[in-house]
Amino acid sequence: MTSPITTERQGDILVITSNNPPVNALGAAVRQGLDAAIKELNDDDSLKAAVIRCEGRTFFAGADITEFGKPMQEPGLPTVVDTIEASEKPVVAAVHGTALGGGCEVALACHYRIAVPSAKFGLPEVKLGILPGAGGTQRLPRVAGVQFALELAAKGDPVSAKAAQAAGLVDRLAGEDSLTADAIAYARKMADARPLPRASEKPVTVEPGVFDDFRKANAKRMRGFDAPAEIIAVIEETVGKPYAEGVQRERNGFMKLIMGTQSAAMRHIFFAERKAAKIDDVPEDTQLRPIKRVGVIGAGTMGGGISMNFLSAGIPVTIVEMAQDALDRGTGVMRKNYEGSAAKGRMTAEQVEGAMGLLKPTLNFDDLSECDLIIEAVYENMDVKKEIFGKLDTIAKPGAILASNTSYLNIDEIASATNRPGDVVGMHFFSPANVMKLLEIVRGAKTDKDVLATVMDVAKKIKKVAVVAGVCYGFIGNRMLMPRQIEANKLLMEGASPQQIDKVHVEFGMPMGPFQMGDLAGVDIGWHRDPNRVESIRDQLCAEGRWGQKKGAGFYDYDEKRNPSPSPRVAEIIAEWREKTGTPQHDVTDEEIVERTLYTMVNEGAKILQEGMAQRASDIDVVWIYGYGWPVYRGGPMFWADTVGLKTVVAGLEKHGFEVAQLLRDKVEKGERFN
Ligand code: 3H9
Repeated sequence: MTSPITTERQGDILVITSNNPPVNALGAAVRQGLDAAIKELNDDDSLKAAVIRCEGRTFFAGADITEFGKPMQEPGLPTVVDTIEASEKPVVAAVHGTALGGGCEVALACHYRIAVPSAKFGLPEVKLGILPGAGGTQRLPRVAGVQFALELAAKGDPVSAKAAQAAGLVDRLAGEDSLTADAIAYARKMADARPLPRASEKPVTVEPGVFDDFRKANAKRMRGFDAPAEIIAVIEETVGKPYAEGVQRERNGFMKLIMGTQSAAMRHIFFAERKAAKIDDVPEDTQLRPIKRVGVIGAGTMGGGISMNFLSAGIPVTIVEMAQDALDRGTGVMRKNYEGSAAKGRMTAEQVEGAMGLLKPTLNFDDLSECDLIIEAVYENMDVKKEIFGKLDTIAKPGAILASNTSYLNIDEIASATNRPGDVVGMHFFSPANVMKLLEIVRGAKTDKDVLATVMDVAKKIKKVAVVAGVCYGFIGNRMLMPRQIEANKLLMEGASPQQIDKVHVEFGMPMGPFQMGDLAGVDIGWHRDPNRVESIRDQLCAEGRWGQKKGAGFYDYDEKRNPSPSPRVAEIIAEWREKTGTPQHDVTDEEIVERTLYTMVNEGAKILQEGMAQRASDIDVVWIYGYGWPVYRGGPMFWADTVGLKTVVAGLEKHGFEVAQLLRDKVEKGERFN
């Protein structure tokens, strides 16, 4: 087998090139090749320095994650980076694309780093539930300071080459198109410089309070995660200690994390997200339909948010409303959202104008005839949707994709209002649609394969994570939400408080519990709007104007800053309803809440799989991570069920008298897992 690492002499400079598509992951063959190349450099007196560069779209994007959990093949990355750094002759990293994780650590081990301006540097290991395990926690603080190292390693977001240069991680910038030549020239210039700057030998200083301040500032985003806490601890405990001692501590932390469930869950999600983009019976080379302009019907919260995704991606949008004031309101909100992003420094004023300049607001439905993809985002009513799709059928150009943003309704029935059901598909965005990453693509019985392939591609362009769902009520996400909501309401009647139920969910790692979510979304959603018809606790809340956060009262009371507190009135309402219905009371334990609200979701997920409404269990996990804030360190409901043990889940469901999905029973019988 040929090595992915090749060497070439440019006079007295050795150019070491990696060619390991798609992202130059540092697998065993790459590590062996790098090791051999550094030996070649040092064994040959005619060579004075080396450049390490990569072919293809990026510098090393990190260790090969597929090797984790398998027996390690020598040399390990920690050895390879030490070998690079120990070289007697200078080694220059020539970086383009993304130098991530182990890739960044290779760059740090080199004596000099040169990068194109578009390059990015990062230590995203934390997002895989691990820590930089090839000297990153030791070399980065020495090269770029403790604060910068904490930001990169404990948060995991990459920084630009310019920011890296400002921090000292990049020594110089190259021309965008002349990286290799510039790197060779740089290597030649530094060929005789001695002593060599070795990151591991640099002193590191730290301001008092840095670690506590960092912990405090990031407490919310790190809640529940093991890796960030361990990364901070590793740096804190080793700062000022010799490098050898530091890497040993790093290694211990790395091993602890990589053996843990959180890391397994997060690595599962990394691959699950990429797998979700693949549709089993749609070939990857399917010819896509061109999407040059998108139409959106409805300028409400959803329609506006949906439009912003396309505008931000540079795709023109025609947005249609029925009345001028609604149209003005909708476009006004979009502008305000963009300006809000600009105020936070996430966009420039020109970008705001650029995006808004791509928007064509209109009251004329016929204007949709110029669109290649039309997304209907009006309220949930089958008759209204069918009428719209019937009209679209007469207006839309041949081959245009007709999509509905319905969250529950039957796409096949909507498609039946047209003479082109093959062009009809569901595109279920999650609110706020310009922020939430999830997009459920609902595949109708007649949806054409090239329509599916095209919307999956569009999803990628607008930076969504798309998952394919079949036609069933609520698709994947909302369908699984239903049993959770039903059980939460029943538990309330049987003796639990909203606070207890929410607390169990928040402690589990959800951003909020079912009642906090109800208050945020609006308790009045789906209410019949007759204050005299009170048939449930929820009706009573609505009748009393407790519609949630927007009214300052819902299941909780809210102050003017929307801080919640338990509501004595809600406690009274619940007590009245318990008495009125004669519901038997018992002490509800936290364990029971988990079993009844979360195991039932897993059970519903199993039914979804068994009916073929999701392609794979990991797709369900992706839906819950990106659409509902399921804690990524628990890997999604199906992965979590695997970690709990499917036998335990079934026993819990049976204990409370639920009908257990056949698939779940079969899996237990065969000793299988979902993932
Ligand atoms: C680490 O470095 C640990 C060290 O500190 C210590 C070690 C001792 N390995 O994302 P894409 C695959 S941990 C294996 O669609 P993009 C990916 O699955 C690592 N495979 O492309 C996909 O496969 P497929 C730290 C990998 O252009 C294909 O490549 N590094 C790896 O949208 C294309 O990927 C990271 O966490 C990998 N490391 O984005 C970086 N990376 O085609 C992880 C990707 O079969 N990677 N694949 O579906 C990324 O963030 C993105 O892939 C990247 C490119 C930004 C690089």
